Amino acid sequence: PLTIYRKDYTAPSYLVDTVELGFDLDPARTIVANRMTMRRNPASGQREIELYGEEIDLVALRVNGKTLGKRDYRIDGNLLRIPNAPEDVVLEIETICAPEKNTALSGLYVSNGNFITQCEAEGFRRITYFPDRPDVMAKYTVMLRAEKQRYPVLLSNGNLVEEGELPGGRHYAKWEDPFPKPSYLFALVASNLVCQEEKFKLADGRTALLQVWVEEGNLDKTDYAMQSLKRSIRWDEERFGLELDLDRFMIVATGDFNMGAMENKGLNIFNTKYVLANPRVATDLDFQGIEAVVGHEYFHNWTGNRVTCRDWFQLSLKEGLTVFRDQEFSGDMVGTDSGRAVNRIDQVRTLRQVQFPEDAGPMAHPVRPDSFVEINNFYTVTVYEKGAEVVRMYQTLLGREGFRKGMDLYFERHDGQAVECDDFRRAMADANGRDLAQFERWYSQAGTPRVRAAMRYDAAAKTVELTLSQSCPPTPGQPDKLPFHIPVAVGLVGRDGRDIPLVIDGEPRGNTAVLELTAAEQSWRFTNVPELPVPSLLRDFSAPVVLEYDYRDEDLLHLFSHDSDPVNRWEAGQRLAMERLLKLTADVTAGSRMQLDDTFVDAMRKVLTDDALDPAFREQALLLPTENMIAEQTEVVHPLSIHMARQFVRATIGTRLRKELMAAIDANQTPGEYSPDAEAIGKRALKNLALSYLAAATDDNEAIDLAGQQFEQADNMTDKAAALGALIHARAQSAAGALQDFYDEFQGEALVVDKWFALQASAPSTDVGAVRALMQHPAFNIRNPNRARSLVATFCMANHVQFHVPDGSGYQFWAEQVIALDALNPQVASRLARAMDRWRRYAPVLQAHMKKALQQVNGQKKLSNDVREVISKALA
Ligand code: BAL
Ligand code: ZN
Repeated sequence: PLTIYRKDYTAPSYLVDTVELGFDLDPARTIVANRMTMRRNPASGQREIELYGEEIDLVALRVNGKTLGKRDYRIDGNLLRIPNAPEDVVLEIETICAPEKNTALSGLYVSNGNFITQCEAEGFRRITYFPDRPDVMAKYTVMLRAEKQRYPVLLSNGNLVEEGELPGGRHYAKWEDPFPKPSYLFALVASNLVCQEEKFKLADGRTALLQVWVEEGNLDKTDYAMQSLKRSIRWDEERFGLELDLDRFMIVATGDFNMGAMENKGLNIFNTKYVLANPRVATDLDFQGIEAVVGHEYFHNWTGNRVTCRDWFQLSLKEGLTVFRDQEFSGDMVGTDSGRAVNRIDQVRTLRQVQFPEDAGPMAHPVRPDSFVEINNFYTVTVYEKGAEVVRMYQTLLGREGFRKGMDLYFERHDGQAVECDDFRRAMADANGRDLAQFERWYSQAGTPRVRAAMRYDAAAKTVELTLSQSCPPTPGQPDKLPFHIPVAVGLVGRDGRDIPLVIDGEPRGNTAVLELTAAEQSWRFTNVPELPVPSLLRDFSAPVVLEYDYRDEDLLHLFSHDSDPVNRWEAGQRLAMERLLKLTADVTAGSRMQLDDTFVDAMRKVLTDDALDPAFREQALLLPTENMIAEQTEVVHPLSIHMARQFVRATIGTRLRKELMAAIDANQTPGEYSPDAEAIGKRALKNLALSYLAAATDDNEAIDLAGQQFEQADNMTDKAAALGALIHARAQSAAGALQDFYDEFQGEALVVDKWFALQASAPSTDVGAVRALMQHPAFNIRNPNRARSLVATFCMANHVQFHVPDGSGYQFWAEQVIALDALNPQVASRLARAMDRWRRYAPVLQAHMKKALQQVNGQKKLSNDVREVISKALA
């Protein structure tokens, strides 16, 4: 497969001013008529029109009214070229596609009888021939024609300008989008969906029509998405002065979707997972996900749609920025400092759990990649979440106001344009009179930087000298790295637990100072430090780095009890836990006896029983680093040892803190009507963590009874699923019956059936044979991405014990599924393929089996570019 390089970018040869699309929709044979007005791009100098097309049949091609013959154009693979085209062109193209055969769910496809589209990144070329690249922006008019009874609802981007009847039981609707847009933001929906709608007053006094479209049986699950949409609109007005620019904003939910959702102009299309919720079927996490994703897609309207990307290497320009915006939105919706910190901790967890491993593995790439084979492989945690961290660092360096100034200048300069990450950085720098040249390395260098800290206290002079040094491990294609511009927020915690006011070079800097580390090594001198402090480093996780400091246990215990920065308070607990987990893991591997010290258990007890702390924070503090995170910290990964060590700690907490955990369960009940507010969510989280620890203690029948009761009596999915999980993980006798009851009750709710599969797939009691058996269940369907992910991907990525069984049967299963899925849906297959990213770090026996499985997939003659790229990089 061909590698595409960022350095090879050239401007498009022709620009498109207007596009008129006509669709005669038919699942087996849809006819697409495309009429474009185009003109030569003065910035290019080329006279050849270049159009992309994939999996479509060309019927007719006309230039300025004249039909082109076979010799007037060339088709090489996916590229159609018309040489020597006139300066101004009306290009008419007729093509045919078969939406019902489209299992890749890219382009135009059928989902449960409805027509749906997904065009990002390169799906539009599966609908018609087009210069399908984000720097070609045009105004679209769309005419949809379809059978009226089956598809009463016809939607596209922008405004509905006309609708009416056609002969033969068909009807039409004409839509016009007033804003020029790249083709990846095109969308249509033809369906029998129904909607919840509302008129909403915008800040400037205009009124917009908001709609959430779902299948008829799901109208009882649209409220939260609608509320989230209204909150998003308000928030963007208030925080960034950005208004909705359309009279109508639609969200459509579909059960067959590769991604979470898509920000098509005025017509966002969502995976049902991020729309449908009521307390009976959705968990707290689902409600939070809906708020975040509805916000995310809405915020794209400015960061992504009004200002878009010049090319796909710039993806983080819109994604990193929009993730940052949705994170800030969620934080502001919680409203309290403590709630914000809990959100921040979740973000740090995601980075460590998924992004740091990516940054250290074969698919490591800079936030702005330099090359790719398949762009769909680069919708990654690096581009999204690390990208959001990069945006957050501007705010940390420039302050909230400075960041807002940068945003304002960015829109002033670039509204309506397709631009680069560098343009965003320049706007931030220019608006604040700052030199951010070195900051560019966050975009160009892959890998997670290490920051090492050393502190020297001079008791006589009452000074602290803090030295920070940085390095970054090599990544594929980047053996050597230059120093990054790293904001390191620090505080000094005194013996009484209070912050010592900071004075650097005679200047008071408050209780937290943001140090700017730009060299390989730098020192700062703090004066007026009356006693030896404990340094609190990288407060609020001020940069996506690994922070190394030789903390003693007592320092960590001190921070865990007192740090005024809640993220670092949590972090101290994580360090205490990680040290022990690593030691215990080594003990299991060596066959030594496991033991957990009182100091650690006492620290856990203290935080659990500290009523001054929010339950949500206490839950975070008690949650152990995941098996993945532990694996990342070990030289040679023994998944079973890691699992046993972590289970041992969980069971020990369950036994030794039994009384306190029981009390926490009592104290954190949420009687009355279910509400997904932060306080109630925190209480349920703490209660359910307590329940799972108690259930992990092997001989605690009372805990199993408690879980059983909660399962029976829960009036919300959060508590019900948590109780079921506790029963399954404890291998309780009642687990099988509970699973059956759960299925019987919720079999009509697709998203709950996904949970039912995922709960089993992730349980260490579910072996590969059981997963194969579940694949035979009538409710399993490998063509549905949510279902395939809930069973197959969950098993391969979250069930470390069974996936990594020493006989290699888990890897064999993985290879089979990657191959089978690839024939249907390369994007879903390619995500699954990445389960093997870190194979070189595993124990030799496992490694050998993994390599064999990778080679088996690689040996397939027919593989998508998506999977081929992932596998060949893993083997390289
Ligand atoms: N643009 C693809 C889906 C999302 O990031 O919103
Ligand atoms: Zn996005």
